[in-house]
Amino acid sequence: MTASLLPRERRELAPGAVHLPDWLTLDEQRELVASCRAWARPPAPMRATRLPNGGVMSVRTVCLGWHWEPYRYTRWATAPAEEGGARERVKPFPPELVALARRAVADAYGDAGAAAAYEPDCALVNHYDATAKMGLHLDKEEVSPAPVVSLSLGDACRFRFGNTETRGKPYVDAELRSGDVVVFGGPSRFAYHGVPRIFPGTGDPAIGLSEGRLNLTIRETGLTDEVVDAEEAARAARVAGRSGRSARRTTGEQA
Ligand SMILES: O=C(O)CCC(=O)C(=O)O
Repeated sequence: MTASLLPRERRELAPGAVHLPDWLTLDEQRELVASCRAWARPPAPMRATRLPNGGVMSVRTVCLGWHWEPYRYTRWATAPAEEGGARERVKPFPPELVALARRAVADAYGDAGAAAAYEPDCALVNHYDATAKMGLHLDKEEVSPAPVVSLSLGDACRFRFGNTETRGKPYVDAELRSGDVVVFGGPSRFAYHGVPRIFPGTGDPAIGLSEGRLNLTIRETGLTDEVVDAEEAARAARVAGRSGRSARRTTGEQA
């Protein structure tokens, strides 16, 4: 197919959202796939995230640095009840991803200062099988407005990048292939985005991934353990207060 041999152009999907095709070398892709395989192992392994409405995401995710669960960050993943329900400490955020993400910010924006100031501390590593999707959503649990760096490996996908107001139009679609990076920051940092479709069988097995797509979204959360621990303590107190009130209601006791 001649079209795939032509160099693909850098594209601004929206102000501050830049797609750089073929950004990773084959060796870098191979190394990242091997790292993802190691990160996917227990403890706090790659799992499908359960949503508060009882649904389960079709994408499987392992987190680094901070563990994301709907809709907050913690340092702990909780195994599902059928796996014992244990709390498992999230794996550390690897320094090699700091360097890679800074390089992506520098290349996307041509701004060495912004790249040097970027302090990513979290990555979500997502695995998509042939039918997995991710609906349009915002990455909004981070308190830092610094950009998100998103790397693609394996099968190509349709990536939808929208606006900051609604899940609907206007949005643009881009095909992300193995080795591509998207950086979204500035006015697009809190824009809706998602993956409506995977194109199975389009990846290159030479990177060590025979099927599916891996995506790493690297973020600067701006969170500290003190703030998150205080929020967790407040949440626990609210839950304890609620269960105390409902116990009193059940026994007819006065508050
Ligand atoms: O897989 C992708 O390209 C996007 C992933 C994503 O939006 C996320 O992890 O929040």
